[in-house]
Amino acid sequence: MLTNNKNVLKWVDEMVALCKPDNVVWIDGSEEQLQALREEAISTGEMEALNNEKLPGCLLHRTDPTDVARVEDRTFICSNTKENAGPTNNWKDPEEMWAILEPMYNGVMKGKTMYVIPYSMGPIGSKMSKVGVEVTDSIYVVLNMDIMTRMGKDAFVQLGDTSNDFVRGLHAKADLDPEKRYICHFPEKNSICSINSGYGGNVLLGKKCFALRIASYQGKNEGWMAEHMLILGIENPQGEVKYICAAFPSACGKTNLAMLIPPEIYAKQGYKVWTVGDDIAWLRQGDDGRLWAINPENGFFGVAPGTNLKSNPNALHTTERDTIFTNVVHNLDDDTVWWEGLDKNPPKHALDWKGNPWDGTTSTEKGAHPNSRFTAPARNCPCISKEFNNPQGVPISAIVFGGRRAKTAPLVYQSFDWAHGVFVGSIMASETTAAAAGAVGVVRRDPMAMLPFCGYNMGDYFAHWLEMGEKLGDKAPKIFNVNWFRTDDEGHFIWPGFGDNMRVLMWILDRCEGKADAVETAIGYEPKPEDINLEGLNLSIDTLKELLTVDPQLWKEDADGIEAFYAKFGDKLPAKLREELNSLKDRLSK
Ligand code: OXD
Ligand code: MN
Repeated sequence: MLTNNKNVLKWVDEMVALCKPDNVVWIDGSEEQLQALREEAISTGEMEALNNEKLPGCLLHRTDPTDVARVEDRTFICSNTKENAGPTNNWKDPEEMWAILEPMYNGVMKGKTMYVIPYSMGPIGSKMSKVGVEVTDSIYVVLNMDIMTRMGKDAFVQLGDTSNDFVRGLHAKADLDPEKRYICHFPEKNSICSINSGYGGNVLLGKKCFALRIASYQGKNEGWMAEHMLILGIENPQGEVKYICAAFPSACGKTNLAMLIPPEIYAKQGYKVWTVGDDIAWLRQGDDGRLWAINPENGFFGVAPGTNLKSNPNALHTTERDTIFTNVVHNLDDDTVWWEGLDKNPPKHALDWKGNPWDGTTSTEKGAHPNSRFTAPARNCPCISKEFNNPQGVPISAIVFGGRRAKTAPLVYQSFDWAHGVFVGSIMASETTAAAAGAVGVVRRDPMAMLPFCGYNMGDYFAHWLEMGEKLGDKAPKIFNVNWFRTDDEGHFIWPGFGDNMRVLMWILDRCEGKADAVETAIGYEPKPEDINLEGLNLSIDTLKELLTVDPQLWKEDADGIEAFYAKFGDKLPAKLREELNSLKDRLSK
């Protein structure tokens, strides 16, 4: 036992009595214990060791082919009332849900070992951090949690001997039956239950389940925010660093933006970009009145396909050691890994993500699953911020929202003020692409990129954002919206994206410091075209003007879509947001 905390001991006893494992192992986080677990997982075939020279300390794992992604339709917010979960979550009464779950957990670990994982989300010693305890029957989970969180006995020091403020996470792989897969959150009970899955997003309970769904609910009650945001710092040639948080729906390049490489014109002047986080930010008002952020995670759970030396060299270097690869191609010639979009040399003698023989030079099937992943330690990242472990976090100058819009949203605009910024975040949307099943170009609203991750009524969540703005007053970060995905009439992206996105971030920071001008439009403040630095870029000022155009007709149609979306929230929608929508309509018709 690693703690005297009676609340922890009592809960673990209950979980043991329910799941009936043969053994219970408390994870202290020591290298000896971890190494023994790696060896055990390798000996049972659960994980495979990779080439120790080319990929030292790296492991490969394959999940069940029916278990490769988060399952939103099997994810539930079991609040005491349906209203507390709100119209955007699946809800089930907590008792009814437990009546379904309890028999499934009863004896589920017979013949197995239960691992008890203490972990901290956020740096040990930070007032912004929170502790969780996950019990699981999976070594894969233990080894991933080691990378993604601060795992081990220090987390119990962070919790203390008497506190009851820890998130209880119960995970069992069971038979991986998709029909019986459940990812359930009990916000009022500070607890999470996951069963019949072994895929990261469903089983690394510190990540989406705790750090977003449960934490968003805690944040509302305790006056802070848990957001689906990357955090990056831009250092100027004088050595001053300004921090930006940015929210994008899944698969809009958050990890790439978080680790961006400055274009030559900035690099040669001495600008640098530092990564604090690529997925989740916890934000609190600091003693100075400003908004401060920590990244509660300790690693990156990134999508492998498409990661390459051009799109994201920093991410690729991060995965060169001590990384767990899930559902990628296993190159049998040299015991390394491969995925679509890594390079143009797929291996000939390989196993695909299902473990079947695969010849990348002839096969028409994909070798890696499109949602295959790397779990890599933040310390490996060449551009990791030196503030990464700072218990105070970093002060945020700007909040950026973004989506994938072919025509509607301009490259960048700034909200008129905080409340208007909350409106801008609440109407975030992406258009479906040909990559996903279903119709192309359908607008999917994803407020603040939190649609699948808000652990309570999203109407109350909007109200919480508005309240945070009142508390922050004139110290509040400025709010912006970006769209890297405008297309021309042939459907090609107009803006180059990747590192060149820094040109837009520079205007954003200049606005925060009152150094750049803007043009007032119906939707917000836009840059003067000459204020976006195009040096070294093969893009004309006329094209930039096109990227900044706002088509009132498209926006009027969008306003109708927003109206319909807002209707879902009934009287939970803050009046202020309805006013913002009406003001937008007025401005558009002028
Ligand atoms: C993720 C997601 O895996 O947002 O980060 O889906
Ligand atoms: Mn995410």
